[in-house]
Amino acid sequence: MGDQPPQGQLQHGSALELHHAVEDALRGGVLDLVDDATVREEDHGVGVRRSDGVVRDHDDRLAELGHRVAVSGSYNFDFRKAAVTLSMFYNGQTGRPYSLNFSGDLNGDGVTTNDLLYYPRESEVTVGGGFTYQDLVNFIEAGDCKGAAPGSIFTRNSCHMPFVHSLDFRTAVDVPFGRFRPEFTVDVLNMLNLFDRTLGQVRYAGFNDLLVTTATESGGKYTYTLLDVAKPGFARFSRDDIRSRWQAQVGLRLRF
Ligand SMILES: [Ca+2]
Repeated sequence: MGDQPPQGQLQHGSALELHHAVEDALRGGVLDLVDDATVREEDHGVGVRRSDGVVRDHDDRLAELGHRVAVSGSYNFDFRKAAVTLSMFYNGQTGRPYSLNFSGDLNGDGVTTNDLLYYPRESEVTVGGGFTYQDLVNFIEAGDCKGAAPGSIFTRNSCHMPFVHSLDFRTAVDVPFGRFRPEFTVDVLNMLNLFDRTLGQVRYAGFNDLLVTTATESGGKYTYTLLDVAKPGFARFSRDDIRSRWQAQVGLRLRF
């Protein structure tokens, strides 16, 4: 077995969770602070070892969890007769993996969207349509793709979408009112986006890949014709419209 992971075990990546609870109870001028923090780190990763002992670190990257940080916290205090709870949840995680593919059926298997992109050397390719080899390089190098190098075919799912941050916030106020005990709540989801429209954005590559270019070959030289996604000034990813906005809801709960 050596240093190889056991079959089915994931290899790389990490997850970090931080739970932080603070209770602040003001009782007769005495501050009682309870602080509890735990940190947990786990290994996750890419690649699954098959029964024949081969670690498939290419085809299984869709299962890669990457890195994830989760932080949750709550803060309780009394304000006159009301009990107030403020709580938040932060989740940050590596974006999903995706592939760079040709548009067209270069390997002749009858499917036009499954052929992994060849990253050509400058001498091997002409980039058509008024674009340049450097435009292609700029697009590729901005893609967070592992092992991308001229003269090689991309590995499936070796690129990552952007890291995703999300922050949710909740306020709950519990007020005794006769025989009732109404609880008012305000939830704000994706609060980062409330303060800065550029934050809290969730972007994705449709069907987990991007079709970069068509390619034709003549006399040992390729001609690449870039699709819109690879052209300068065009968006690389689609945006998840709902998850990329902040949302709020107010609530009232009556207990009796
Ligand atoms: Ca194909």
